[in-house]
Amino acid sequence: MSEAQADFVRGNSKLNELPDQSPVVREAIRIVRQRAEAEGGHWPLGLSDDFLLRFLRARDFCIDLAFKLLKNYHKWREECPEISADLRPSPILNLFLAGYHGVLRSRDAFGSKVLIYRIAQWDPKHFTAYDVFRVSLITSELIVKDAETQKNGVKAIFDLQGWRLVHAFQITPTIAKRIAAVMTDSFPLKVRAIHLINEPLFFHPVFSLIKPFLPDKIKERVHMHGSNYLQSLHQHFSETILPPEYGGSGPLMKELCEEWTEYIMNSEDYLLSISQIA
Ligand code: VIV
Repeated sequence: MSEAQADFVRGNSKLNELPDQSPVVREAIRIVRQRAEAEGGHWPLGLSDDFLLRFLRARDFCIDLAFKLLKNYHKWREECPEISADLRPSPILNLFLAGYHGVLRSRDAFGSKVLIYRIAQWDPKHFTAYDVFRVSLITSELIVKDAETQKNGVKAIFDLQGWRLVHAFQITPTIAKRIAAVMTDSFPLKVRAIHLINEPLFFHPVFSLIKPFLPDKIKERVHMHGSNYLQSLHQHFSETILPPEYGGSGPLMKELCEEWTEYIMNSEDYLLSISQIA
């Protein structure tokens, strides 16, 4: 077996450093496409090089795992039309305008993209858990186009201040399963860490719903910081990239949320094109 073939069996993160046009990368894309075509079925988003490459990068070029991820991604979308059928941001624009979600301008020290979600800005009278889930899916579909993010993954900070029972009741076992699936093997993004801050005690039962569906590897990446989070959060993220609201010297949350809302709204055509309603 050649070296490249061995890498395709086991996966090798070094292949993520190769340029898109290198023969090994082309060969990997060719094999995955061939398998997808042989499988029949329909691939509503196509099987372009760029599209297949994100699944390969997410699995460090292990062909079997990349192909499984490609299938799981399509299956998840089909099973969750409430979340993925309509990825246009406009129906949930008020969630963005409320400042529920921002993306840091700078990557962290490992090159990961850093996303912030603020539960206090989610009014459950106006938005369901499916709406809120869609925010994450929209952002994920946009950031996964970037090769650096495909290689270095994402980290999410959930600020659970304002978490109430009305929020908790929305996290049904079905939603909990979908959260676990999309974080594990149904979306082509490497989840490098989830940081929960300001989580109240009665958030724990909600996390217990999700936990049984998470593999150990992902469970170990979930950090709970409580309300006295500054010191421990700063062990993971440099103060220079965090917004002042989280003890950093970066841009304000308000600016990051506005910036990201504008970016998402400008991407509406693309988001519609990858929606099932398109
Ligand atoms: O969406 O890589 C109860 C990650 C997340 C994603 C998606 C991708 C991804 C890391 C999630 C994390 C968030 C789509 C591709 C699962 C959406 C969550 C939506 C719910 C309704 C938010 C409510 C608050 C949660 C808080 C804790 C969740 C963590 C354990 C993730």
